[in-house]
Order: sequence, then structure tokens, then C-alpha cells
Amino acid sequence: MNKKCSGCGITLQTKYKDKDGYVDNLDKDLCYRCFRQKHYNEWNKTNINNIESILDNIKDNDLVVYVSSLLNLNLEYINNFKKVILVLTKRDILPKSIIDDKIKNYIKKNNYNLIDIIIVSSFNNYNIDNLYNNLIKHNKTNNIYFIGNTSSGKSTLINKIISNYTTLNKDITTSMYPNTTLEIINIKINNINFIDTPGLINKGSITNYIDSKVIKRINPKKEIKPITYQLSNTGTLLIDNLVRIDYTCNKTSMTVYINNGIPIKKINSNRNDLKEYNKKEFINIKNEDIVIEDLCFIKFTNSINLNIYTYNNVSVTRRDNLI
Ligand SMILES: Nc1nc2c(ncn2[C@@H]2O[C@H](COP(=O)(O)OP(=O)(O)O)[C@@H](O)[C@H]2O)c(=O)[nH]1
Ligand SMILES: [Mg+2]
Repeated sequence: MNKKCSGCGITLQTKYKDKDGYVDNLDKDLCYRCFRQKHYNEWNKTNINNIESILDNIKDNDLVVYVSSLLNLNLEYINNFKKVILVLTKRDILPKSIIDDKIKNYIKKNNYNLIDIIIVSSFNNYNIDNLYNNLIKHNKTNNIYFIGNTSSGKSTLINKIISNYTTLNKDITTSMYPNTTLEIINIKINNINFIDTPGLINKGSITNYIDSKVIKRINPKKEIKPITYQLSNTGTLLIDNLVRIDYTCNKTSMTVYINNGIPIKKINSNRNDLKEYNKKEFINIKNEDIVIEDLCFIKFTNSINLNIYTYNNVSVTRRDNLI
């Protein structure tokens, strides 16, 4: 049998140094790419994505843990699965003052067919026991698939489960960059297969369009301190040279949930900064958030019209206020 990389799941090979799965010697467990990622935090892009063939293997009775980061709450593909426990990760980045039940009720309004919603933080070990017990309880087929967008925190969560409930010496590669996990990785715990998967294709993530330094800068590692602005009339805001927001309103507050320290500045609307980017128009945003995938969400209260400029293909969407 071909040996797989224990970090990303790719089949190991010794022939092509510039291709995925390279090792100089098949005794090694980590491919060159995972080794560099792990020890030097170095990012090597890859375009592999085998998610479709993986999804085909999931049977209706297999338990699916659908993982979404609380920064995005992107549940685009959730209806493709029959037995789903929704896990909202990275609880540590949202302010403690927010009540978990409020977030759960928000999700419930959409009437997804879910066994349960569990809010966790792999970093803080928050609610991991509760999640694990629920997985054991609802498991029927001994296959539990972890599915979700790339960088939602699937591999980190499985590593947490490994370290909490097993004596295995295994560590799946995790990173803030897209496409870290390349193939399925099967971890057997008490006869149950915990199956990590590459992320779902997520063209809307801003991480596809910015370099690794910027990805690092925008990736929240601890509690976000939201910043509130009072807006009136018209004006322009720049978020870190990534997003331009032109607004027209009477009077409203705007609260930005973004990694701490990212500069947000008001500029003269006549300036042309970032106008070469793709424009999206939003009319009458009211008690709604704007979500810019993998960058931030912005809460508005009173009515406002927005023109938002950012890279082509970055997902910019509106939703009812989460908070
Ligand atoms: N703040 C925070 N970051 C997390 C948490 N879990 C994962 N991350 C980060 O999210 C990024 C993506 O994690 P990873 O597990 O590789 O995501 P995957 O692509 O879904 O497997 C990494 O930078 C992780 O450190 C968490 O509970 N809290
Ligand atoms: Mg992964």
C-alpha cells in the first residue's frame, strides 16, 4: 500500500521534488511541504482539491461534523448531508459577552436539518467534551466525517480530540493558509474512524487572493475587540488596503469585528484608492451585517447604502445582525 503523509494525507513519493507528497526517503512520515509548514511556518501553495470524490463516499447514515468558523458562519453546503452535527469553531475570537444560545437561535431560524449545534474552541478546549460525547452517541456506522470550508478549523479540532481522548502520537498539519489538508486522513479512536477532509472549495475566501503575510495579519488568534464608528451623510473607509467602503446614510453606528490592530481609516471620498477592485452595491442595509469572507463582519443598525470594493470573487454578503 502507498504510504500517506500523516500531516496532509497525500501519497508520499520520492521522485518529484516540486510535486506534492515529496520525501527524500520513504521512512519519513511527513511530506516536504508539511515538514516546512510545521517547522518553518512556510507556505507552499497547491491546487489539489479532491473533495468531490470524498463527498461521494459519504453514506446517508454516516455522521457529518460540519465545521464552520464563527467569523464567517458559512453553511453553504450543509444541506448536502443527512446526519449533521454543526460545529461552530473559534469561539475564543468572539467577545465573551455574547451568549452562545443567541448564536444557536440565530442558526435555528434557518431550519436546517441538524442533530445538534455545538459551539467550541479548540484553542481553549471549550465544549470539546460535549462534542466528543455527542459524536459517540450519534455514531452509527463508525465513520465520522469532518467537513467544512478550508481553514474553518477541522484539522485543529481533530488534533484536539486526539490529544484529549487518545494516547496516539499523531498531529495533522494545520495552518492559516488554504489547502493544508490534501486528502482524507483517517484517525481511529475506539474503533471509530474520525475522518479529516480537505476543505470544501471556497472561492469566496479572501485568503485565495492575498499573500501569506497578509493572511497572517488578518487571522485572529484571540478575542476580537470590536470597534464602533458613528457614521453620517457620506464617506469612505479603507480596511487595510483590502476593502474600500463608500457609504451614504442618515445616521448609523457601524461595528467592525476584525483581527485586532488591522487599520481602518476614513479617507476623502474623492480619492481613488481600491476603486480598481470589483464593486458590490448594497441598498438599505438595516439591522444587518456585512460579511467579508475570512476577513471580518461589520454590524450596521440604521439604514445605510454601501458600495464595497474588494478583490474580484471575494464573497461579500449581507445577513441579519448576528449580535
Ligand atoms: N482562534 C482560533 N483559531 C483556530 C481554532 N481552530 C483552528 N484555528 C486556526 O484556524 C486556522 C485553520 O485551521 P485548520 O485546522 O488548519 O483548518 P482546516 O483547513 O479546516 O483543517 C489555523 O490558523 C488555526 O490555528 C480555534 O479554536 N480558535
Ligand atoms: Mg485541514
